[in-house]
Amino acid sequence: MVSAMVGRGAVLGAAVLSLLTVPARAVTPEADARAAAALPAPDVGGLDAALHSVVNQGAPGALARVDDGDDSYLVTRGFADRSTRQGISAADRFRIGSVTKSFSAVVLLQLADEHKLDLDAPVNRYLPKLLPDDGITVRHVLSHRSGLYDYSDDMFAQSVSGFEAVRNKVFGYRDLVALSLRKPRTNAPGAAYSYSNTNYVVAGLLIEKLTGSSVRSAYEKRLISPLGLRDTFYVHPDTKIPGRHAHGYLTPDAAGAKLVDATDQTVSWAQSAGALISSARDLNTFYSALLRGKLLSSARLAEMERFTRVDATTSYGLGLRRRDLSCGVSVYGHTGAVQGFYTYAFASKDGKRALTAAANTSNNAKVLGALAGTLESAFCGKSTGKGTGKAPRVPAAGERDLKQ
Ligand code: REY
Repeated sequence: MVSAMVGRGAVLGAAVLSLLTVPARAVTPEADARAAAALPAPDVGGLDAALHSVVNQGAPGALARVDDGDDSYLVTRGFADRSTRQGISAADRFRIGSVTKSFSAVVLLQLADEHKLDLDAPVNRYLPKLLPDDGITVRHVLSHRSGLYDYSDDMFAQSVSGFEAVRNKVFGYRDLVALSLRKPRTNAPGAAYSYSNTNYVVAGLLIEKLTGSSVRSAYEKRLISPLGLRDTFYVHPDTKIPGRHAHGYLTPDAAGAKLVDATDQTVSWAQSAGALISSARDLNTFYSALLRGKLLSSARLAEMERFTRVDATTSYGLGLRRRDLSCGVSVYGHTGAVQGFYTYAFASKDGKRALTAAANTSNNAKVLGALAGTLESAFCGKSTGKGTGKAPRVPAAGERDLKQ
């Protein structure tokens, strides 16, 4: 259902639309900025169809919000809470999982702007003897090229029992690094991209070391308060989501088993890699501000936007993903998956348009794939999937990273 729509974007002429045929493989900053400036109006019907498909694939509810200049488009389907049958709202708070990594990266890049951190210095310069290899730099960690094994792969090999074993646990960052170091590293420093939560646990340790206080206060002082993010919270190790929120439902591994309400948890297994709570409005505000250059110097933003190719449609910078859409537009943001919640939060290169879409289930690849369809509707307009009545499908490539 389109629950609210404030204003409408201008409809652009054919001459402008022809700029959108930039090939997905050859994203140059200039072509990308031109494509962003010429985006067609969001396809609100397509957004609704995508959310319908998300719910049909097994999510109790789904929400999407597009902010485009002064216009906002809010679309929802289904329930926030299966037991009370309360409908989901586009204003509901939810757990954003690894979208947290963009917040952590921005804090560290701000510290680099303040000359308190050298991105090419070994992590061990700031945290002596933390890692077994002085060749691992801060940049390797932020770009997932450190080779540090992802401890969460073992933790959640069994999705429900793995989750229940840690749902109320409180880990120290060093406990999580120690879990990773029990396993061989996946690659030599800098040699390959390998997505790992361990990298952003190290990022949390760096934030604490360099600021002398908690990641919570770094997020609050540097991002939440200056941007006025009223729905964004880091409550670790509290287990509750404050205020009005969607419940999150973990899909068990066994086909047909009942969904598990996973809303309350410490998220201590992720912390600076994935424990923030937020809303669609706040995430759109955050990525718009970031891409408009309001949070970092242009030199530091350019470093964040130096991408390593992950697969045909996804690249990774420093705590920032790029997705190349079927219409030739590239979008910048992050994906998130914690028990009970999937999130896509992406903005155009110029930050003028942002989409956040979330579903309140996880461990369900079909839901994740259907949710990706919101990106095409938000940034490609009606140019894809036209007339089929079906949500356009973005290739599953890159979704492997979500470790469902
Ligand atoms: C953790 C497992 C996924 C989620 C993860 N999330 O690393 C980070 C991210 C913070 O990228 C869980 N999957 C699920 C399983 C798979 O249990 N056996 O889907 O809820 O956001």
